[in-house]
Parts: sequence; C-alpha cells; structure tokens
Amino acid sequence: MTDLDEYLRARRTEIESALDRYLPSPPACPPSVAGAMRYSVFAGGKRLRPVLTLAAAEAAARHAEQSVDAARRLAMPAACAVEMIHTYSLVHDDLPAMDDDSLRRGRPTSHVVHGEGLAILAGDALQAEAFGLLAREPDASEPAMIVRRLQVLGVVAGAAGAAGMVGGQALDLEASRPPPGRAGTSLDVAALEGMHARKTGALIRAAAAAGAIVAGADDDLVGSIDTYAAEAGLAFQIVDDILDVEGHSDALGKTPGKDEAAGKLTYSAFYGVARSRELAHACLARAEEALRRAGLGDSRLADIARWIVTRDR
Ligand code: GRG
Repeated sequence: MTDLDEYLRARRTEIESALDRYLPSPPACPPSVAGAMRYSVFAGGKRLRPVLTLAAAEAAARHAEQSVDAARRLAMPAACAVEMIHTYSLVHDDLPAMDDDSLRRGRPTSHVVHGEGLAILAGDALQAEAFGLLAREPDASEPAMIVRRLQVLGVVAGAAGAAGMVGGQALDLEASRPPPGRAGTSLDVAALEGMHARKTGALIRAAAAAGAIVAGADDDLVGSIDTYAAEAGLAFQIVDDILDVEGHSDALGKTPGKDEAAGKLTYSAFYGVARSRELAHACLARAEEALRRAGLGDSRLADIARWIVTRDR
C-alpha cells in the first residue's frame, strides 16, 4: 500500500464516521427518508471531494505553520456537506427524468430501491442538511470564524446552484433530453468544456476552496488552490469519459459505455482515448504548476491530482 493509499484510507474512515454523526436519524426524521439518505451516502463512493477539502485545509495550515490536525477538524463539516451535495446530485442524476440509470456505486440506484418519490426527497434532504451543517459548523463564536463559515457557505451554494452544478446539468439535459417537439442543442467541444466546468468542476473547486478558507488561507492562496482544483476537476472529467469507454462495471460501480451508447459528446468521443489521456496529463501539469507557485508543490493536493489521472474507478 502506498503512502497516498494509506492517507486516503485514513481520511475516508474519518469522513464516513463524521457523515454518520451529521446525517439525521429517527426519531428526528422518518425512518424512510433517513434510510434512503444513508443508502446512497454509504454506498462506497471514492470521497474525492471531501478528501480534497481536508487536503486543502492541511495545505493551508502547513503554509501558515499551523496545526494540520486542527485544520482538518475545522474542515470536516464542509467536507461532509460537499459529499452530501455530491450524493444528492448523483441520486437525482440517476432518476428516469434525468440520466435514467439503474446502477450506481455498485448498487441498484436509489429510485430502483426506494421508488422515485423517496429518491427525490432523499436528494432534497441531503442538500438541505448540507447547508444546515455549513451554517452551524465549525461551532465557534470568534468573528473571524463566523466570517469564514459564511464565506464557505456562499462558495458552496454558488457551486451547487444555477450558475454551477444545476446549470451544468440543465445544459446537459438540453443537449441530451430536449423537451418534446424540440431538437437537442448540439455541443461543440468548447460547450462541452463549459458544461462540465459547471456540472462537475464547480463542486470540485468549491470543495478545495472551502477547505482552504476554513483553515484561514488568504485570498491569494485560496486563488491558487482554486486554480489547481479547476485543472484537477477537468482532468477528473476527462478520465471519467475515458473510463466510460475502457472501464468495467465491477470497478466503476456504474454502467460503463452509457455515454457512448447515448451518442453523447465526450472527450473520448471527440479526441479519442490516447489524445484524451494527453489532455488529462496537461491538466495535471497545470495543476502541479499552480501548487508549485504557491509553495504547495509537495502537498497532498499534488498526490491527489496524480491519483485523479491514474485512477481506474
Ligand atoms: C442532478 C443537479 C444535478 C446534478 C447532477 C454530478 C452530476 C450532476 C451528475 C453525475 C453525472 C456524471 C456521472 C458525471 C461524471 C463525473 C462524475 C460526477 C462522476 C461521479 O463522481 P465520482 O466518480 O463518484 O466522484 P463517487 O461515487 O466515487 O462519489
């Protein structure tokens, strides 16, 4: 097991126990909705986004010669909130009205198990719980921490909303499932990049920025970490498209080949797999450069970017 594997394993364990604490349970809420939320949250996701939040907080703390462990603790609520929002987006994306998928994270999708109504509600509740958590935690009364908490809330809301993930999903829907009687919009490669920047890139950037902000990074450092995360996020999407062509459902935990079968424009369809790999490596080089310039060249963030382009699931 590599050093990074050990790091990822330790962070995932901490994230999962924090998610378990933060998610609502009966009698505070009905067992049906609690069960549906937990079904999707604890289905074995990679936890890329919350790990980025924690690693960005660590990088900011190390930069300021402060405690890495304390920074990670401060960043845990934002890490979990981002994972809740990501999970809600997957539950809703899998619905028949959207991507209509029956396999996710290696299990039948939420609506297949719980029915469409409860799947929609579980997604809605995950989003609401995420923002409640961001409003409450970290529980500190110093004015500086209250300001950071509000800043994180604004960054995550922007990334999740109409200018971010929801907007990207709307562009995807317009292209792939237009309203009855209307032709789908056709995406060129620039539009494809813009759509992904919103749909998956925005939340990945917000995940990293949130960690840096809560750990007290100044605007310059947050900006460098944001540049890094934008490149890492694009690399993540390009690799996701490659895995849709080359991956196996056992490793991926979802149905491979769906995008290709649906005739969707993807990086691998447009550029071919070999060129797509080169593009992902070019993103990695730019992500590493952004870190180096900020004095974070040897941080965990760099290892995570390398893992993003070499992953097989
Ligand atoms: C429903 C508002 C709304 C948005 C949905 C993210 C998203 C927007 C849809 C997912 C569609 C998709 C498969 C996009 C490709 C990239 C991606 C987000 C993959 C899933 O993320 P991973 O690989 O998943 O990090 P795990 O399960 O590991 O957390």
